[in-house]
Amino acid sequence: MKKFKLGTATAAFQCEGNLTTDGRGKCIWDDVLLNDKSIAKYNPEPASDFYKSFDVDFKLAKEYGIEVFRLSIAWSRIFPTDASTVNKKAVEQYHKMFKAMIEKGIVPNVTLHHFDSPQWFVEKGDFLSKENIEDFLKFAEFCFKEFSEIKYWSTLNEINAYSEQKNIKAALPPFFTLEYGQFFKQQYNMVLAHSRTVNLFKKLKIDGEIGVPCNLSPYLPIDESNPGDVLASQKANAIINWGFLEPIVSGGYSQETIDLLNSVLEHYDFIFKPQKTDLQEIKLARENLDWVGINYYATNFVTKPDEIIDFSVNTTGEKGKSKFNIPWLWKTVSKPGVKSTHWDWPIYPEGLAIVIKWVSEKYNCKLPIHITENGYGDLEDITKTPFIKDYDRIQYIQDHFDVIQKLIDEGEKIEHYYLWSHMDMFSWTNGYNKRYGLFYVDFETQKRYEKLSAYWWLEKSKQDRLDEKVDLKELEKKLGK
Ligand code: BGP
Repeated sequence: MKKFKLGTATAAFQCEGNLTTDGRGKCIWDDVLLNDKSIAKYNPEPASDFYKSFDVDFKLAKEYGIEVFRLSIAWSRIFPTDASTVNKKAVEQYHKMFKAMIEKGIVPNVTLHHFDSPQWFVEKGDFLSKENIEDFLKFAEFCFKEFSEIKYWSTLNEINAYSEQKNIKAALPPFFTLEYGQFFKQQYNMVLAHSRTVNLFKKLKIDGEIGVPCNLSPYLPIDESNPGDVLASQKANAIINWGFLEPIVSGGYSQETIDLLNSVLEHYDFIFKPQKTDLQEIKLARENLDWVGINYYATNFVTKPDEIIDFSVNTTGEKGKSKFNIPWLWKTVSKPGVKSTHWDWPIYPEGLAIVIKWVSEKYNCKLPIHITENGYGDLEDITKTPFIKDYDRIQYIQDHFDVIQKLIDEGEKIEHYYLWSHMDMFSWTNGYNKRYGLFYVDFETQKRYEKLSAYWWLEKSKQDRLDEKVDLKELEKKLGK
């Protein structure tokens, strides 16, 4: 039996909708999107109605060769008001959801926190407060014991990206911009939350495996022979990638990384010195961890920065809107010959090999790797093109599959791949315009439509090797579309 499994991914708040169903409590996004008209670009209701219509998506999953499926439990549904009052209705609904998957032979991989801290937790300071980790552990313990049907657990999705949305991109409370000091403090607490959750999982002797989806986008020097560019890339990698990856996969921090981190953090009057007791927890979590998740989308190219602050994020899909130049950090530039998406994300499959090697070689972590997210966001409109022929998405996935196959052949233990995303859902800061799914969702009617990539995926699921190709002309002919 081949060990490698193909799957798709979702996240509760992006697809569930049903914001007031079954006594759900608000999460961090509700008020940001519903009340603050200056930021609100879209309404998270009804999203893809997954909380109720999950069976439609699981049927498609089974039909199109999806073996593993990433989804998350909304903490604010299970504990809507505080850390200890359980909402039984939501618990029942998640049992139904998992049952529906498992009966179809689809294996769930469940994330405990996917960017959706409950509002009551946010009001206490979210993960910016170390004391609050206790609340998260109560939620984790409840889920581990209650949902014994789940065998794959993920602790916290993209620790760095959640902190980035709050402290760098001002998308979420406390709405800070470019506050790398705050960013790192929150990220550090989330590393601890992850570590303590993994250790709890093992202490409770839960039957299953636990891992963590790490968002890794390498920052490469545009000119490797230029020391200024190399330093810019090291600073960026330390603060964005290694600062959280290193403790998770190596069980501690090297002096080199601490020095690089502090070369950034000193601008924010903060010097990082991990506490001994935290380090013990982190080290134990590394020993207890079962697999490492990698979310990979893009690679950034950087150079020595100019003396001005120039920062903007492309949230519209209008090319060229992303800018990053911070005098004490780095400047992001484009690399000739490297294409990017409408949202300025450079398409660079080689970057996936770089981050996998960080885990297995730089940090000598030989645990199994799951690619927990990878995918291509595009502008698509079924009212204009009744059958979405998403050639760019297919190319993107195939190119990344080629890299994965090569690494497997070289001996890397890559076991699962989850495409972001199963069906279309909204994108956190880009709304409903940015679509990633194999299945198009008409958000008005909630109907699902197969894109060409769904048919292509089914063919891929029958192949033995990821680098085998599918003849798209033949496929379209067979489909008659
Ligand atoms: C990851 C998140 C996902 C998803 C994806 C695509 O960071 O874990 O939830 O949103 O990125 O990102 P975006 O929606 O910003 O294009």
